[in-house]
Amino acid sequence: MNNFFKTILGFTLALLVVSCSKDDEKAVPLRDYAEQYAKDIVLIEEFLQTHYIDVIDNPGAPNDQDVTFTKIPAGGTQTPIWDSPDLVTNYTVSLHDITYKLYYLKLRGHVDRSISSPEDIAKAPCNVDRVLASYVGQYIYKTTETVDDETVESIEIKEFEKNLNPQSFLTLSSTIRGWSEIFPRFKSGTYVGNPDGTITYSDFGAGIMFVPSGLAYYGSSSGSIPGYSNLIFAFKLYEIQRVDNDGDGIFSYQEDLNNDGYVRALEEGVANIDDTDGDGTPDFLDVDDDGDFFMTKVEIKNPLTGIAYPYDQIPLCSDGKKKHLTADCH
Ligand SMILES: [Ca+2]
Ligand SMILES: [Ca+2]
Ligand SMILES: [Ca+2]
Ligand SMILES: [Ca+2]
Repeated sequence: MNNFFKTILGFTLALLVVSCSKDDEKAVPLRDYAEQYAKDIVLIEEFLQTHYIDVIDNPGAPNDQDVTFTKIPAGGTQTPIWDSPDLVTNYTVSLHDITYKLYYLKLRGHVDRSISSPEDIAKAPCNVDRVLASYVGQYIYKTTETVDDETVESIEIKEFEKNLNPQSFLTLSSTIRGWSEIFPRFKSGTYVGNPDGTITYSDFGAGIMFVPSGLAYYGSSSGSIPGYSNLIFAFKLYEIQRVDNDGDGIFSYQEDLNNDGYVRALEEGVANIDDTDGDGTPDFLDVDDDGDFFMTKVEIKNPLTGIAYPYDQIPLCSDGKKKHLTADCH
């Protein structure tokens, strides 16, 4: 190649590099999930270790804000949330190739599917159901100030949203991951309408979740919440609505085969327990659960009436499984 063309080529490449780097400056890449989580979990755990909680159990007046967090003053003798084993618990969620620790507080109506009564489990949503819940949302942040030439860090919280009198249901599969993770661990309650048009809820589950940014909005700011915020939601679960995601006549919670409260879309490299025919589409999204080419919707119909059987009356095949879950009978 002669020098003239080399020069032209070099010039063009230089231009490309310049224009690329300009674009990069405009679109800030998301932070590395693992690095961000390492900071987030330290902040959340520090918050739990340095604050105590006041809970006013006030089921008759659900619209009152009844949870407050207070920083333990120097020399204070209040019990940190961290040291309240009856209240605080956590479990792990795998996402973004990391294992998130999700802390939450069990205030009332906690559902543990290995020990809770069938009645309580029946009142808990699965992770794609809809919930009517009151909540107070706060985010955790750190401030630094210089006192006597020393940098002093302090953990603060700021309320960003409050909905104490919810009027509409929220679909858990459309909320932040933290919500769809935590709500299946609480039960809804009962309600009565009052003559003045108000509704009184009782016996509902209530808790508080501490959501790392990766299970919340991550790098996006949402409303007044800054990007990469760790969120605290205090909530009361008043009511649930079941969802049938694939419209096959069977609610998604009934397509949760291992009854753990969660149905999941296929994730790479993870066996999906809730996929009867193993075709990669879990039952709650599969219109033919057993892969026998007969639609579930059709298999669960009573041939005499043309109407679907109630779920618990769907006929069983010789292997003891319901018709739509075994390919041997249709
Ligand atoms: Ca379904
Ligand atoms: Ca499941
Ligand atoms: Ca399937
Ligand atoms: Ca079928």
